[in-house]
Amino acid sequence: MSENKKRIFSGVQPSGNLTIGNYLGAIKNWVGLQDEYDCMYCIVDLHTLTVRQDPKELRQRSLSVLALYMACGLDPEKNILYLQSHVAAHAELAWILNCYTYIGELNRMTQFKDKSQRHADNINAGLFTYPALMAADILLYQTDLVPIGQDQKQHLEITRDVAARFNNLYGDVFVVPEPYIAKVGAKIMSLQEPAKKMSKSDENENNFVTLLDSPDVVVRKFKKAVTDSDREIRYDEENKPGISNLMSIYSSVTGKPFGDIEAEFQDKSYGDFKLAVGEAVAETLKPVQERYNQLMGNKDYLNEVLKVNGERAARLAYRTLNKVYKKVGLLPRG
Ligand code: ATP
Ligand code: LTN
Repeated sequence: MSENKKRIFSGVQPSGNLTIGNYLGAIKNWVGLQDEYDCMYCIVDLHTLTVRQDPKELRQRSLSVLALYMACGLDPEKNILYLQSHVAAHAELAWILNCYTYIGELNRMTQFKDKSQRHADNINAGLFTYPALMAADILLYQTDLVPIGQDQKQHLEITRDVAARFNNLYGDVFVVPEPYIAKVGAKIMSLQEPAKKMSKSDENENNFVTLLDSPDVVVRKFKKAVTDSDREIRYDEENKPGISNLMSIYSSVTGKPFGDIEAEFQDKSYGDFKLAVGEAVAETLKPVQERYNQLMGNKDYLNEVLKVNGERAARLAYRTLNKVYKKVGLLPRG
């Protein structure tokens, strides 16, 4: 890690198998940024506890997400790939930032509103203060840029507000981070309900495609995807959300602009198009799945990556945390 490169931080929750939404909206961009920036890519396991998890599955998924990060092309030597819970500074700074985040700000968060509806029997305090932990993740590492999907923009804004508020009180403690949101793929929608975001924790498996779905399953899910009543393959988010979503996915995996896709499928049916999208996605996932299977065959190696990278992250994190503790008036640990 050199001192003059800018810092990137981002993370995914190990709350289910990663979807092509997570990949196209976030991880694919991370891969492209790893040479130019000092990158930290975290598996944010503490965040997943805001929704009830099966402990055994969570343990398995945390390792699986690491393997997927690497299978998608993230190099653990070049980037710091680690688990949030392995660096206690995240929880420690989150507590402090909780005391600098207003209830009124948290009340506006759409993710909180969505998740409270989906989990009405468990609207816990952690779900509400989720953005303070996310702000801690980012601010601990003096992050310049945060590559995320569209749905996380609001959380990044609150992070910026809290950082600026803290800096105003105590001097320049935190870098105020900028979001990095891709032009195509930043909001992949559900295949069955294209008005809502594709989400790995959706109860209906036909709504999402995971990075580990077999080619047959991928093609089947795309064949079933909801479209609309006319027959034109044309980008129109408002009137043709299903087709537009499929076009975004196709464009993102093939690199073809929308105009070229419209021309390619001018005389073709929705069925032809859906098959082409399914096959293109399956093709993209093939090498990822091969690497994933190899990596999952060597858990000792994955655990070693977590250990080494967790230590690297902790060293950086405590530099910021010590500064924060001092600023707010906590005695140094000696
Ligand atoms: P959950 O279902 O548990 O809420 P999720 O699938 O929504 O999870 P997160 O772990 O919250 O995913 O998000 C990880 C990253 O992937 C974030 O940067 C987020 O913006 C991005 N992302 C998630 N879903 C999509 C999507 N449908 N399209 C584009 N980007 C997405
Ligand atoms: N809230 C994010 C996951 C997340 C994150 C972060 C993303 C937690 N901490 C820090 C970027 C930077 C989500 O995708 N739901």
